[in-house]
Amino acid sequence: MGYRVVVVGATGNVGREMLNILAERQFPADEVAAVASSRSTGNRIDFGESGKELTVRNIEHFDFTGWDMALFAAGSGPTKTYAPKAAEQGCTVIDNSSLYRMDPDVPLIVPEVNPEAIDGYKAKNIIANPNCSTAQMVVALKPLHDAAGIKRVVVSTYQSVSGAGKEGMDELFEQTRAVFVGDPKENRKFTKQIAFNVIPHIDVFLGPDSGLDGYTKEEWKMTAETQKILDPDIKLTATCVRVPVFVGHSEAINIEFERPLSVKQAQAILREAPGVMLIDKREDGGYITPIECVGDYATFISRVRKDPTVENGLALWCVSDNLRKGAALNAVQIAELLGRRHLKKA
Ligand code: 11C
Repeated sequence: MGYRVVVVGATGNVGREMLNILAERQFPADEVAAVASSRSTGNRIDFGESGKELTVRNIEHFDFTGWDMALFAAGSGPTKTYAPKAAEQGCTVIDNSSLYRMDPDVPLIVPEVNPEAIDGYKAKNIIANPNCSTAQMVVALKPLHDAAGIKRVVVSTYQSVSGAGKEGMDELFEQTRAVFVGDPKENRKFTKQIAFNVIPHIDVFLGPDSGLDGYTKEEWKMTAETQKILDPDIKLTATCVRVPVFVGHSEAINIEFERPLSVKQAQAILREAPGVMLIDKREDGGYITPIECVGDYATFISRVRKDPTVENGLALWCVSDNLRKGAALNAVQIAELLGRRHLKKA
């Protein structure tokens, strides 16, 4: 007997990828329900490659009783209303929003990094999925932390517009076209023109009372989530930047270790690390760019090199599909882990 699985927010960027990945990985589901807001109710949505379609059901009337897991990709608003309802009705929630990530009663899971933390999920029957820029980074940091103990990380991100949803992708497309046809378009989703530009601002600015005045919430998430998933003692400072790329987040990461770790040792560790693909040739094109990671599961690491400005330092380049490892894939991996460790149905 397999699982009964709900995807909430099934019509959005991440929800569609969740359905694709459930099908691709042949998740042992007896039944899959696609659920979304009333605007999409009754629409047909693809599931798998054999031409199969699901009819989108209305979240307002959906009864989660008898369903094993619900993968939420609905944003914090609808999640606040419907995730507790699903959890109370006995359906384990795997939530992609930021709502529950820092709740001490909710495990925040990247299966390659802290699978054992999932055992705490019963307190609320909710498991949280991290922010996309955190997920790919901790996959790379974990094996290096195990080897040499990470003290401090400095990361600059180059985040694609799909992190801001379909509206972000539409804005990049329309503004790019507008530049060529001489018909300027206003900024709607982003605060400045995104076409042929970069914007050093993702999510809201934190206020003076936050202790992180001048930082954005995206930057805070990278610190707080890394500490919860990997190690509360790691110091991390981030600068998060939106770039005119449709899919794939990139990160330039500088790491300071407790103990020496050579470039060769780090490369050997990363070559074997779960979820990591090392592409690191010191020649033209011997590294991965975001366009090459689209549709892939891996976190790609390139440009591993010594950071000579600190005692035990390395620098590297990290790229992954933000809709996959950064969101939908990680959620499906959590569902697989939950099945293996706890539900044991399939
Ligand atoms: C972005 N990382 O690229 C964000 C999207 O906390 O789940 C995901 C926000 C989150 O805009």
